[in-house]
Amino acid sequence: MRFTAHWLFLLLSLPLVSLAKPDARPLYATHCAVCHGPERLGLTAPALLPENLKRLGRKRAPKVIAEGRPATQMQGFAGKLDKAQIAALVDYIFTPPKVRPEWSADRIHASHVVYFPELVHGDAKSAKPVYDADPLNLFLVVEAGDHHVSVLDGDRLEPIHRFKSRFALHGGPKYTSDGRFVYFASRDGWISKFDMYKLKTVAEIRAGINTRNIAVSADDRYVLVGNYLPHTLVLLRADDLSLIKVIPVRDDFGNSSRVSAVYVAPPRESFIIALKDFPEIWEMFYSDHPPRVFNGAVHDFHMAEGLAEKGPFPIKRIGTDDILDDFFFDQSYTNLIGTARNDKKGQVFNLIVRRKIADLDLTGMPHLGSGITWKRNGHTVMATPNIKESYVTVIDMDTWKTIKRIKTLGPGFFMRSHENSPYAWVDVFFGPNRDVMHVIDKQTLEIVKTLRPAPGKTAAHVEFTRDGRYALVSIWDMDGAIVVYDAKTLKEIKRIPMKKPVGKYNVYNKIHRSEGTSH
Ligand code: DHE
Repeated sequence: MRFTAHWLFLLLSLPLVSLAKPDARPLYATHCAVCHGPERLGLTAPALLPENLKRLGRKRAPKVIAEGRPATQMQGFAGKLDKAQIAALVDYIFTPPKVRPEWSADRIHASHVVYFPELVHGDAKSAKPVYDADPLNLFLVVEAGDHHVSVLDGDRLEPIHRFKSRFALHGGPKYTSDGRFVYFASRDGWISKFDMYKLKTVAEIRAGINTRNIAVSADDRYVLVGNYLPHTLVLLRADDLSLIKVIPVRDDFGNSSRVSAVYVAPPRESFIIALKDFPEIWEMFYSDHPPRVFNGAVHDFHMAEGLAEKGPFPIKRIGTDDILDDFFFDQSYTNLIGTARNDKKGQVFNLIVRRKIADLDLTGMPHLGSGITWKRNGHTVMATPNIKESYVTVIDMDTWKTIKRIKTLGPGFFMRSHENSPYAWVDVFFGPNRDVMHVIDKQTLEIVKTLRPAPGKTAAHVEFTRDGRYALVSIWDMDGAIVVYDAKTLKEIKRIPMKKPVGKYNVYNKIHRSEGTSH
């Protein structure tokens, strides 16, 4: 009888034991904390917080934990952890911490490293690059496949250098006005300064836990960082990347907002800041010499009214009707074109009168940083693909009317051209035709050619050489390439193997703010 009760007890308790959910916290401490940090804020490996994991997604996470990530330090844990333990860890890292993590000024300071103090201020003006190539016709190619950056000679169309970047760079690298230095931001908040002459990383600092992008002031003195986590702007000195100040992003009611993106507006000597969570646009002035005049209007930033921050970097808060969280500017930086994500339509906001001056027929969801402008029939037009619908919208910037919707073979991410090219190139980033690239005649607004550089592999993001002679297309694959096309004949010239090259950035086109590319 006793024997039976004993076995009955064991039988009943067995399934309970095997069904009990493993405790993730000690598992995390044993296996993950050493690289990802005890608070999940990242250390030598990325932060493991829901905001930072959105792109990986919950579904793919167990596979990465079990099998690791190729070309990174992330090993597979299938031999050490069973399925239930991996599932518990996935739950844990996709759960927000009870207290929203902070990234204080002290932590930012502590992360700051200057690798080459002698390069911080740029050395002598006579300094020469350590390579024999036109430094203004170099491209930086961000290779997401193994988190590297290649430096490509735009004349010989050959790589001259390759270096390891921080994990998951995002947004365009930003050059100083002479093209000597460039700044990168990683999604994990690392900001790096790289010397384009000496080919060395000069300094780094971690400005946030989840960062959107950076902007560099037109006088090359400041770098502004926009963060999702924490809800802050971080202003750095551009020479050594040291911290100037952390600015919490709050409205009058104490609500805080994520920063959607930061931009520089050179003629206004200001940074424009897009917010994600309340309907305001912020403008931060960085010049030492107020007041300034532009487009005939005296700017009133010296007035205390409406300033979120006073002192040397005053911020003007501008209320808007809708949350506008993604911006594009006209070439004069007078008008800001924003998308209101809720309404799924665009608006033109004039920065001088500080109000909306037009609605735009921009449905879908344009990735506005990807829009470009050009002249057509005496008017300036802007064009943008969008990431939800299969067309490119072309808008007359005098009347703000849509003049054409060009049907494409799928939704697209990036559109690019060059002053010397009659064509605009747009990718089809999503769907079954993600391997094609459309070439559009800028005057007739017709697709004149559809290229399929690598059947079955995503073709994306075009950038032109300094003279506009060649167009470089990314094949977005681990076994990928940059495919170089003659921009006139549209014939392929060569392929340069690369590991998932995402974007490429020509020094000359960027520092001259070419109308055919992003700034
Ligand atoms: Fe980007 C630029 C926002 C997803 C690759 N992306 C930008 C910019 C913004 C932005 C605001 C302009 C900032 C700048 O360059 O300083 N991107 C967003 C999003 O909100 C979105 C849709 C969702 C997200 O995850 O953040 C998004 N972006 C992507 C991608 O999935 C892409 C294709 C791959 C990746 O690496 O994340 C991607 N975004 C890029 C690239 C640029 C960019 C390559 C710079 C383009 C350029 O030529 O300047």
